[in-house]
Amino acid sequence: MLPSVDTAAAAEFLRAGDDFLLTSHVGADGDAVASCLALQRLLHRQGKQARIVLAEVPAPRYRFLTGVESIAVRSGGEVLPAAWAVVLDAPSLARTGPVAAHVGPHTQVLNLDHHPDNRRFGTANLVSAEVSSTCELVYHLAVAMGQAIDAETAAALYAGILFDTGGFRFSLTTATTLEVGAALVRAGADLDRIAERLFSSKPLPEVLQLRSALCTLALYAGDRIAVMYLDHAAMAAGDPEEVVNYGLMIEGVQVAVLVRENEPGQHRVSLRSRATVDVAQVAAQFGGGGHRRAAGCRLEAPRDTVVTQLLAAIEPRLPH
Ligand SMILES: [Mn+2]
Repeated sequence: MLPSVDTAAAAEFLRAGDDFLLTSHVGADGDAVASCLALQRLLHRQGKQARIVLAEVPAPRYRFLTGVESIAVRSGGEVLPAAWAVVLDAPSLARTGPVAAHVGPHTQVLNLDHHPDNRRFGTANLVSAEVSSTCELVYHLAVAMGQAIDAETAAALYAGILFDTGGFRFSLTTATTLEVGAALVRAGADLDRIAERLFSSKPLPEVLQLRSALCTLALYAGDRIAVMYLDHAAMAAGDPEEVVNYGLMIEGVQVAVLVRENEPGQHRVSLRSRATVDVAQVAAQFGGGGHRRAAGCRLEAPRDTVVTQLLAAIEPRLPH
């Protein structure tokens, strides 16, 4: 079912340890949160200990996932490095932000990820850029280990896959992804409830934030690049992961950009593209990364400079 990925090293890693720290990238998204929760449940069912530590409290839209309230947030200060750590959905240890302090020189690390720019930083690595999501990887790993998947684990895995594939729509959705989805529904994942919570239900402040972003919509390069902006005040409503997709809905737009002012003068950029432009390369120019059609980076500069620099990086990559 998964010919290009060898799960043996990861399975051996999980068999060898008995007390794991699980973590993921800063600004944990649906796949990040759900893959941590699913792996935690799988390890608990093996009689092992597993705690999840993230850089921030997961966003409200993920609070429907069972166990999310048990996730700890790294509060700073000195920590004793973990003996065993699993880093999920993160291409490098640095992407875990302050949680990286839990990983010391003697920590055994399993790197479980599907980002193409993954640095293979683990003691053991289960990495494939051809898999839809880290949740799909966790599913394959559980099957390879002969582990049964209970309804709550199925729900978490299904949620992460649904999130990363935009509802089984994006190009990384393979026939295997759909088969995994079917298996998870059979195992008890409640498909309409999960889709509703992830995609069709938003608190009012998030919808108003979308309105703010749409009011800033500007088009460049012959209406092929769409740029939206959220200032620091608008960010009080939370981190708007999918606002950038509205830019890409516009016919003819090849690259959509959302610039967010996280802190005054500090910007986080989300990039989305049609298949024509590799935005991971654009993000890499600014020290960021991601996937061909979805990537991100951070820039410390005023708004106008950020937009000018991004346009200069994107325009030469547009199809002629
Ligand atoms: Mn992911």
